[in-house]
Amino acid sequence: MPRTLFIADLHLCQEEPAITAGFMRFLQREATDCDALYILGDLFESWIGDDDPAPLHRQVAEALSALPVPVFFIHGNRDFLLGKAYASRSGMTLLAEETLLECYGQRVLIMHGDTLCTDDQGYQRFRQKVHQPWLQRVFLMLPLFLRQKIAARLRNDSQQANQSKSLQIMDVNQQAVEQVMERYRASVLIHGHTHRPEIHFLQINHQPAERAVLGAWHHQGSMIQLDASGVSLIAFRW
Ligand code: LP5
Ligand code: MN
Repeated sequence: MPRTLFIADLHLCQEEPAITAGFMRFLQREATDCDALYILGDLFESWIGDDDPAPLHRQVAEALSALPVPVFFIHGNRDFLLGKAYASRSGMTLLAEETLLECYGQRVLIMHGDTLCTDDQGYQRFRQKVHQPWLQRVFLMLPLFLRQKIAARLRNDSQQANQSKSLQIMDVNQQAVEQVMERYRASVLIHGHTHRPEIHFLQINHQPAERAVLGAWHHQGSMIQLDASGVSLIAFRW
């Protein structure tokens, strides 16, 4: 049966080669056999510019561009600076942060998921700041070592801040979910970011709907398969 695959939150980095190896196996075994692959953000642990010469970035670009199926990418909160140059080297098409697909007869809304966490006001303020185009342009002009330092500092601040936040604050806000699904008249929402893999059943515009949440790849792989029979959330050993 024709199928489309979705993944997010792999957090690939030099320090975790086993996850990268698992991703390479996923590309060969699963992603070669689908209509399209959608990567919904946080493919990388952090991204400080397409000019970063890290060998990991080359390896991933080569593997993605060798895939015989179309690959689409939505930015996450760690790799929002991934740009057109890298996307083109990887053969990926960059999509808007909220994208509606009409797939196998369903209206499917896809996004990273961080914008749904509206109770996390500290994060939303941070997001607004770092999404300002002028600030991004200035940041990208800095020498690489300085960008690395700033990113490490931001990661550190973020980890500190997260320790004092409740799990509920860092989850999606139900009203934000319902509003965005109603606006797009979507029957399925697929996202990542919260690292809480689950399929939630809800009612949107008095119709049954689903919110499918991808898992992170820290200890195992996670993907969502969409086909004519609906969505399935699949965990697998990488
Ligand atoms: O990432 P994670 O899982 O730890 O937590 C996220 C939210 N944190 C973030 C920050 C990222 O981790 C940092 C990534 C940096 C990589 C690229 C650097 C490029 C810099 C570009 C500059 C233009 O996304 C976290 C959420 C959590 O998810 C759950 O949803 O809670 O949010 C925070 O921790 C934000 C804090 O509340 C505030 C952080 C303090 C930083 C203040 C500096 C602001 C000014 C920045 C100007 C450069
Ligand atoms: Mn994220």
